[in-house]
Amino acid sequence: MQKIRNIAVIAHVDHGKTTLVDGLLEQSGTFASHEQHDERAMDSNDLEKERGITILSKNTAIRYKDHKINIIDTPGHADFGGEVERVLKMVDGVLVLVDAYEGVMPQTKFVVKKMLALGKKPIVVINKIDKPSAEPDRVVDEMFDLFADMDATDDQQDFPIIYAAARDGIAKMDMSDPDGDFECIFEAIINDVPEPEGDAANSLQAQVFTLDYDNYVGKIGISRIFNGTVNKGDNIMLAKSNGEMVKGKISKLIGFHGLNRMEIDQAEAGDIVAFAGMETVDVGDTVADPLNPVALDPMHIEEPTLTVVFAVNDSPLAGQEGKHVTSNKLRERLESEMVTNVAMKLDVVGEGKFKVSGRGELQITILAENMRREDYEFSISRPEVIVKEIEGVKCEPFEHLVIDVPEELSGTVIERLGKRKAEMKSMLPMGSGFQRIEFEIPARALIGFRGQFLTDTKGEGIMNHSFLEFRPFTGSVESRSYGALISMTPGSTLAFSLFNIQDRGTLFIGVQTEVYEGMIVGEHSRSNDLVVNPIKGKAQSNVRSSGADEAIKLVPFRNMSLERALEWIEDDELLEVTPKSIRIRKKFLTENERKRNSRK
Ligand SMILES: Nc1nc2c(ncn2[C@@H]2O[C@H](COP(=O)(O)OP(=O)(O)OP(=O)(O)O)[C@@H](O)[C@H]2O)c(=O)[nH]1
Ligand SMILES: [Mg+2]
Repeated sequence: MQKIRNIAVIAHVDHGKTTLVDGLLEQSGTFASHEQHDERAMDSNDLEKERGITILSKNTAIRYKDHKINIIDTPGHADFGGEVERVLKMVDGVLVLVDAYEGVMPQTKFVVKKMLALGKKPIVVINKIDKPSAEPDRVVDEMFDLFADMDATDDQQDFPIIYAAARDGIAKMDMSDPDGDFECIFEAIINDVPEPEGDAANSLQAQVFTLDYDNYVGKIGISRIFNGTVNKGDNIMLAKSNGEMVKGKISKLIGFHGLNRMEIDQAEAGDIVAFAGMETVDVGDTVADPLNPVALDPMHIEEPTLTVVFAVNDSPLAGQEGKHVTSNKLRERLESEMVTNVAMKLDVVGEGKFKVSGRGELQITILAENMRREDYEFSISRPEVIVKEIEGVKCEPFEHLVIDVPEELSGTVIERLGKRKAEMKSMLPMGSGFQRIEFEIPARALIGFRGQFLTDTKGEGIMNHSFLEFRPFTGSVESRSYGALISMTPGSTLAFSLFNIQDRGTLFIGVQTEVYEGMIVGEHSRSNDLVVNPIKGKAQSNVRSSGADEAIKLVPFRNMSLERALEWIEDDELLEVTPKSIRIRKKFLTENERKRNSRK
């Protein structure tokens, strides 16, 4: 049997997981010397590259001495936290990274809690020790406190600590040691991560933790083999989570090495491989011996906490920029998303209306962004949190929120959050005049808060949050404090009219932009909506006023990205998403309709 170690790399967003995996690939000699690869090579899809974040967990394998090490890189953003829990069940040990300055952040807590509960053995990596602001000792203390707070066992509490600058390929076991390479990380993995249990001679039991899709071979289930041996072409039984048994055959067996996948003929207990050939495979299914099919424990899949409605675009500019615009097309695309994305759910709620549920705004934005790149056009409604009844009590999701703000602004932010029903939990000085403040807050109250927070802190504040739990519903919370500037007519915007409107608030569009009646062109500086005319030219006069037009100076408009716009809109507003544009509009386009419906 080959010697195997299975690890996951977990941490708060941006603490350096993918960079560390790069280093592990590099320093184990897994990249051939001629092989071209990008920085953070595991972040392979377009949106991951553009945004510099990991969206999907991905696995790779390296060789170190006589061991094979399977590594799963996980996403750090809270919206993808559901993936982490599934991945943790597949491995025997974890590398928990923590930024040597930022220290324990909301998602650090989230992943450490899950990891400890599943009884995994951690290796703590204090990363980015090269940062001038790094305080590795403080961060080590924070980690000890966190483990103690979360009832780690003595064995888990006794974790090895490695100090690293992953980006520079540096690691060491003691801050006072000279800089070394990743050898100490490899050694810790071999020595401190338990060997996989299970026996190649037993009946086959493998569990699927991630799905993938390939145009040639169809659905692929990436799985950990817990027992037995599997060969290409084997007949198997798929034990589904609902108890159903489905016969199948492994048409292809796929192994991992570095950034490559290759066909293999056999794999055995302890390893992580991919199976093709089972069209009905789902996350959590057990691939078992047809003569003795025994299902493994079902997998807990995190429930969605947020929904939006995707609908057919019915704006006056509909169908001009996208190729796929019909209800059928939209439905097909959303349904195919759900085939591999287990963290999301889809319900048809009306003609051309689809309720999409997920873990957060980023997750929903990523789906929408992918769709617009594939030439889809649609509208999205304001995100709503999922309210559910637990033991007869109406409950809503709560989040753990951590903000870092300049000291002199903390008062403003605390007051603002108070109005949003946040409960302050702690406040600590962070050095360089910053304060770290922790809150517990209804997820509902965070929708739209980010924009406000950035304005309040002049872009200097940092906020992070992750899901805590469902708690009793807290009643109404403050929402957007500004109204909308709404266009009263269709046409193309003119500098002269925008110049006059910009005193009323903040514009979202520039000159020569196509608008329609009911489209939102900016944010009013007051709380009410205001109807404006952005296409009115200057009255003609016979006198040529030399240079008057050049004198029109427009303040740069606020570019509303998909995320920002999604956070900004209210219940009576929609986002119009096309391959070329993101427009914000009122649901009811004319003022009459709006009046009539507000009276109802
Ligand atoms: N100064 C410094 N920066 C680092 C180090 N390691 C990683 N970074 C930087 O930190 C940023 C985030 O790195 P990633 O590897 O993408 O972090 P991640 O944890 O994979 O992020 P998510 O997958 O989105 O959660 C990048 O800009 C890296 O270059 C380090 O040791 N020192
Ligand atoms: Mg990453």
